Amino acid sequence: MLPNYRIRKLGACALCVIMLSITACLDAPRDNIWDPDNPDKAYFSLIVRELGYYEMPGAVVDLLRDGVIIKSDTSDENGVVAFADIDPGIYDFRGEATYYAAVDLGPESLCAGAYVVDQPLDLCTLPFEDEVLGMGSAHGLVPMSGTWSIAQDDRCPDAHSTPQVYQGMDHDTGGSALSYCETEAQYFVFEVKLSVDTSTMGDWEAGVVFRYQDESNYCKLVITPDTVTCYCLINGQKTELRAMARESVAGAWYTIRVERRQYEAFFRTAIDNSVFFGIYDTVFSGGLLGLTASNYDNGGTAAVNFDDVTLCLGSNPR
Ligand SMILES: [Ca+2]
Ligand SMILES: [Ca+2]
Repeated sequence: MLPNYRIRKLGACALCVIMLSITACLDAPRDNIWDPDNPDKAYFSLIVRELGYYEMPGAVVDLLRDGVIIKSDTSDENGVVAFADIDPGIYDFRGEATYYAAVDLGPESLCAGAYVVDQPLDLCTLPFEDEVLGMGSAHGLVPMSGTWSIAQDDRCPDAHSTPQVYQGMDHDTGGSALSYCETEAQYFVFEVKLSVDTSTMGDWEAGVVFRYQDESNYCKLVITPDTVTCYCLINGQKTELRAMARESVAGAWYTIRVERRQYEAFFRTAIDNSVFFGIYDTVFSGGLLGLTASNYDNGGTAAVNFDDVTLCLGSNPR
């Protein structure tokens, strides 16, 4: 049998061990890389690019966790936005700038010590909601012929950003309404939503212009009431590249897309996300992109509402 003092000593030792364990628990090193209290934080920087190409100052980027804004920053003269001391976790980013549709990036899993730099955030889509109603030009677009104005069309809110659109009108039998993008492009993704206004009287054509050199040299991808057609005008001579039957009606919204990527020899064309045809890019090596609306009837008027015009530039635009 142990003497009493030995029992007390053993009891004191056991207590000591328990106390030490508890203290050790409280001061456990926060070395789990997903522990928000890990003293090692994450770093994330982005480059905001206008049209997916030009470094853009003055854009606001939010860092969000579970939809709540944790931090915000404004892009500097090099388009850079930086977030330091981020607790480990899962985050989203949202970039906004006047004239452009907001862009969401994420989710990004950022563990302790994560260091991500120069993640591109591309602002490419013009919804026309920041434009002044009635104005003749819009940010990034230059009217060349016909009548252009910021108008309202709040029908079909699921099909486009409401209420504002950029409307092109053509009254003459000859010629077209044309508004071109300020930037010349060799490689690009160009996508527009359009709806032929129900006020349109007579035969119409609506779509996009690409590889525009001058009024006698360009290519067009257009819808008409019963076709989709791609053709080029070369020294004033019209050459039809592809055409197929497809019904389109005034009042409905359509999405028209042309893209040209560096490592492909052709344009991809699509309407409403169904690929239509590839067109070999052999006629012009560069040029302007634009929006076009045409009337072909005496006394007629074609009015076309364009919206959510997306232009992404670069050798491999997203
Ligand atoms: Ca809009
Ligand atoms: Ca015309």
